[in-house]
Amino acid sequence: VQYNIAVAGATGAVGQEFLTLLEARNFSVGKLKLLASARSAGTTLNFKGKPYKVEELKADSFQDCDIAFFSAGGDRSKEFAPHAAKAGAVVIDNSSAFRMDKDVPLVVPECNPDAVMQHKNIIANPNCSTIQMVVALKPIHMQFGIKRVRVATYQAVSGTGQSAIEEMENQIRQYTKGEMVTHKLYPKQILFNLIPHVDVFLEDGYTKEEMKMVHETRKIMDAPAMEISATCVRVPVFRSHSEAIWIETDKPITPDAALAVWEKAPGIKIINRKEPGGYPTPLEVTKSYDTYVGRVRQDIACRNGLSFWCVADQLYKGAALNDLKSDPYIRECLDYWRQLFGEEIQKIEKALFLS
Ligand code: A2P
Ligand code: 11C
Repeated sequence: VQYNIAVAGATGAVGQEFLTLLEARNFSVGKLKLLASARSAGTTLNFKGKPYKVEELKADSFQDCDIAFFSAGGDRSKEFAPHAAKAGAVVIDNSSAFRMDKDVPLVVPECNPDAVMQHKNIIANPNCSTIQMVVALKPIHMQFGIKRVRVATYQAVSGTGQSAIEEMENQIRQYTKGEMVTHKLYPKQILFNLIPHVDVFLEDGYTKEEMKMVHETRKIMDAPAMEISATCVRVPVFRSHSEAIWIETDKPITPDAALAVWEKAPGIKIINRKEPGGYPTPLEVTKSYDTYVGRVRQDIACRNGLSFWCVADQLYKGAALNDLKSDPYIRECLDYWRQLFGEEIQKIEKALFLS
């Protein structure tokens, strides 16, 4: 079977990765439509060695489309995703537009592949910093029951989009030429700096990014009472987000017991040696499909506590890859989940376009 695909936001940081991954993972693509703003209409992008013209995203862009990937910002999703869904496409939306909508499944295949079955033509992809965290938390939650999570993030500039990559590149150029370093997109210079602010501020002093990590995690893990607090920080890294995570569990937990769980869990790789370099960093996990954990240790500040470090390529696992559900990797996840869902798995496979 071939699927007619539309990519809304094809010229953006995540949109480009959709194309890379559709190609690299040999996704069965029939017709391909690349959509962006009027600014990019008429330019070309390559897919499998062939040039494709970028078209302006419009309400009638989705005739004959089977799957529409959206990564063009929340406002565009709100405006155009309903048109794509109405035209019969399954929308996989990367923005925050529909994530907390009770009729829209919020899916991370390693955590809640079953949720996809409830879709009414729109499936939401969580925020990137949420995705890597829940991949690590879910199997631990199943074994030990997590009651509290504290997290501090170290988020790469590509999370903001193509324009932020360009801003940091420009600052590098200015610095190496001895010019004054300027900034436009971020409120302060990001090069050689940190900015403890991701997405917009809310009334209580948290940012929207921090509250996405709270609400989305509860929805994906089906744990409405889990206590979660986040501090999200932008760092001068081009790609891949890192997180320091502290958890408190109902049952006693040890580093060895957690590592034994992660060894079997889908989507997780462990780099956990107590020596210089014995941990994952953003540079080395870039373009990897997995979520990495390391620095696993007892949290000595509470009972039943564990502290660890978690890194993933947020453009792949945190966005485009998490959306590409029809591949052998999903089968691996489904094998893991077969233990829990038994025969239901067939329905899930169908919903994931596998059968
Ligand atoms: P364009 O390149 O034409 O501006 P990023 O996350 O890297 O900032 O990318 C955002 C994506 O969303 C780009 O593909 C961008 O297209 C697209 N986009 C932004 N505004 C609009 C709009 N008004 N209509 C359609 N696509 C848009
Ligand atoms: C960042 N996590 O790193 C953001 C990008 O809600 O999908 C993704 C925002 C979102 O800035």
